[in-house]
Amino acid sequence: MSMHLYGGALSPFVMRPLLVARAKGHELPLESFDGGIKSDAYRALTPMAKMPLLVDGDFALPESQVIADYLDAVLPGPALIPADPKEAARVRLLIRLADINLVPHLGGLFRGRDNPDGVAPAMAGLAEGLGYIAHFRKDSDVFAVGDSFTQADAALIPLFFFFDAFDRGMQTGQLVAAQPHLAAWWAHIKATELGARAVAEQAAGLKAMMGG
Ligand SMILES: N[C@@H](CCC(=O)N[C@@H](CS)C(=O)NCC(=O)O)C(=O)O
Repeated sequence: MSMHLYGGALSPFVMRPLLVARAKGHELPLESFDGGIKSDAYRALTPMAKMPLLVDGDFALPESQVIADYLDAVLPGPALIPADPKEAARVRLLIRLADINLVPHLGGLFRGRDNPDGVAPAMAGLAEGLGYIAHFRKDSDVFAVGDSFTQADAALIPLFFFFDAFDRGMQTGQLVAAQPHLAAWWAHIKATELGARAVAEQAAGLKAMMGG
């Protein structure tokens, strides 16, 4: 396969398309870019100089969700957006709500040690965002949407990892527990093979980042 996915496993944006590839039955090894993501060569492919970056032959594609959609379209395997238009819309909505309402606040947790005053607003923002996501799930949803793995699971799993990872220091587990149906999804999905593997890889990435 001439496809290369650049990035580190801790990044929820990297793990998202990786999960999409795996859910479709493909192993896409994560690669580090020679010279790093701030090198001129990397910037020539993506001037934003962020991970992930997919390179498929001479086609370079940044942005996790765009890569996820591309992989879903080009790789054989189960479609990870439902055929039903309303269910498809719910998948896309959960992803969008997570990107708009969870992602920016996770930064506040990351910066918590340097900026403790930012933790409470981040927690409040995350609680609100989780409430939005919970609102659009149905009682019958076993996966994020419906009864099989979709792109919404691929987007949410690596974000929810951080609620567990930061729990000891910041009690972020209570944010998830406050939404029982989402908490049930999280317990279920992280016990699946795909979920457990992603969590383990992110945990290893976090440990490495913290210097072991
Ligand atoms: N919107 C982008 C976000 C990508 C992003 O922020 N990646 C982070 C890793 S979590 C990154 O590359 N950070 C390195 C930097 O900004 O220097 C996506 O969804 O792919």
